[in-house]
Amino acid sequence: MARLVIVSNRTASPRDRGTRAGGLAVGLREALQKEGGLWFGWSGELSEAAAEPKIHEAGNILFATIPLTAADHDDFYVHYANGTLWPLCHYRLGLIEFSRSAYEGYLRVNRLFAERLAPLLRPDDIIWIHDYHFIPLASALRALGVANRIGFFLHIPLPAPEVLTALPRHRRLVADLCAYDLVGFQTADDLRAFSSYLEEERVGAMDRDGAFQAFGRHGMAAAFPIGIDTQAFVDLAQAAVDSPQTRRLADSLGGRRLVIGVDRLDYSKGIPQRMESFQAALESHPEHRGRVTYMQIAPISRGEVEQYRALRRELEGWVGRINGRFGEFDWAPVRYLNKAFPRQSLAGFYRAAAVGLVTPLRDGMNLVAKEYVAAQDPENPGVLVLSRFAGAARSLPQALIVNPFDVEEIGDAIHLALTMPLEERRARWAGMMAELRTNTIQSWCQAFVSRLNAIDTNRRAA
Ligand code: ADQ
Repeated sequence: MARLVIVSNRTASPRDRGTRAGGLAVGLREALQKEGGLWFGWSGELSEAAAEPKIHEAGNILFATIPLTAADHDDFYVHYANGTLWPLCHYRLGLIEFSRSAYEGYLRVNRLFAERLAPLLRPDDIIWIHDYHFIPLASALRALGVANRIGFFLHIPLPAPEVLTALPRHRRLVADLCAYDLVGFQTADDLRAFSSYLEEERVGAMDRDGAFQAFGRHGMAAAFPIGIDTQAFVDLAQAAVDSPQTRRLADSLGGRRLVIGVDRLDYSKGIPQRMESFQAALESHPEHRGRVTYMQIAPISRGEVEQYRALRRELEGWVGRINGRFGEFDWAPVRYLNKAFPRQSLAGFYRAAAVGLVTPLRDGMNLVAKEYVAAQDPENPGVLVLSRFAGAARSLPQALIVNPFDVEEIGDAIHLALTMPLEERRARWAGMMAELRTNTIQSWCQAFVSRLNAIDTNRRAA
C-alpha cells in the first residue's frame, strides 16, 4: 500500500487526540492513521538557522517538523501568505501588500521545505500538499527530481481572473499551481475561476472532465467540497447537553434566546457587519430587546499582521456601542470572547443557540456552518443564517442565505430565524443534515486520495 504524505503549514500536534484540534486536523490524522503516513510542516518555532526535521512517531504516523528563521517566517508567512495571498483570494484588493522580497521569501521557504522533505520520501509515496502557503512546493520538489504523485488542495477561494491578475507575478504562481498532478478546490466556482484564468490569460485550457493542459503540462483539477466528521460532532453535541458548562451557559442566559457566531478573528469573516446586523435587528424588531443574547466567540488570529489588530479594535468599538446603547442593568446584548474552546464546549454552545450566524464576506467553505447544523437537537433545531459567499452555501441551500454586505437583510434574517415555526426549522435542518451525512471529512479525504491515485502519470508533459 502506498504511503500518504501530507504537507501543511501546521501539523496536528502529535499528542493531541482530537479534543482541541480543528475538524480538518482530525480528518487528516484519521486518513494517515488508517494507511500509515508522514505529516510534514512547520514546527511553530523560530530558530537562528535552518535545521533538520524533528521526527515524532505517534501510532501509524510520523510527524516531521522544521523551524523557520525569523526572516523566513516574516517574508513567507506574515507578508506573502497572509499579507498578500489571503486578502487576494478573499477579494480584498485594498488590503494587499506586495513586495518582491516577501515573494522571494515565499519561494525560498518552499524550496527549503522541498529540500527537507525530499530525503524523507519513498518512491511510491503519494504526496498531498495543503493550502496557499505551499503553491510552489510541487515545482520545488520536481526540481529536486521527485517523481511521485503530488496533489494540492486549496482551502480558500480561488478568485476570478479579474482579481487574480491584480497579483504581481500571477503567471508564475499559476504556473506553479499547474505543476501538480491533481489540483483540488472547494467549489465549482473556484474550479471555474481556474479554468477561466487559463483561457483568458491564454496559457492553457481545461476540459469538462477537469483535465487541463497549461504551461507545457497536463494535470487534473476538480472540486472536492470539504466536510466535517458529522457523526463525531453529533455525538459531541449530544454528550454536551448535560455538561456543567452547557448548563452554566443556559443558566446565565436567564431564559433568553441565544444567537451564536464562532470564527477566527479574521476580516474575511464579516464580523463587524454581523455586529451591525444584530444592532439592525434590535432596531427594527424591538420585541427582541432584552430577549436575545448574541455571543460572538472569536479567538485572536494572526496578531502579527496589522489588519488583524485593526479589526480587533473595530470589534471592541462595536461591542461597546451596542451594549452601551441597548444594554440593561440585567442584560448585555452582546457577549464577546477572544478565546478558543474545546470542541465539546463548542458543540454544546452551538446546540444551545437558536440561531447560528455564519456571514463571511468570502470563505472557501466554512466548517462552523456545518458544525452548527450537526450539533442541533433534531426535535428542536436552530436556524443557520449563512452568507452566499461561503463555499458552504452551495451545499446548504436550506439555510437562510444572506448577502453578508447587506446588514439590514441579515438583521431581518435573524428575526425570521427567531420566529420560524418548528415544522419549517425541522424541514430545513433535515435537508442540511442529509447533505452532512453524505459528504463528510472522511469521504472528502478518500475522494481526493483515490483521484490522485488514479492519475496517469505518464501523461504529465503536454
Ligand atoms: P478557517 O478560515 O479557519 O479555515 P473554518 O472552516 O470555519 O475557517 O474552520 C474553523 C475551525 O476552527 C472550525 O472547525 C471551528 O470549530 C474551529 N474554531 C473556530 N473558532 C474556535 C474557537 N473559539 N474555539 C475552538 N475552535 C474554534 C480554512 C478556510 C475555510 C475552510 C477550512 C477548511 O478559510 O473556508 O472551510 O479552511 O478547508
